[in-house]
Amino acid sequence: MSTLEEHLEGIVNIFHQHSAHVGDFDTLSKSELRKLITRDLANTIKNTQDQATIDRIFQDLDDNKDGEVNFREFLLLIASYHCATLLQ
Ligand SMILES: [Ca+2]
Ligand SMILES: [Ca+2]
Repeated sequence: MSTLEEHLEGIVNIFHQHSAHVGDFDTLSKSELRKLITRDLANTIKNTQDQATIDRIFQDLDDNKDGEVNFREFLLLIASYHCATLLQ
């Protein structure tokens, strides 16, 4: 496997570690998203204790407005927040 593929597999694994607890196995509820951000994106996204921040991020990510964040929607979070940090 290439390095990129290994990293992508790592992202998928972390997503599933958090998505499997509440409701749909393959999507993140708001509480699951909050835990993922708090544990695994603490250096990228600040103010994770602030409910308004979590609400805003969740609404931004939930592109199809079904109340859950799927993997495609989650990748937008990784790309937009992490790249914004890297490119500063
Ligand atoms: Ca879930
Ligand atoms: Ca959604």
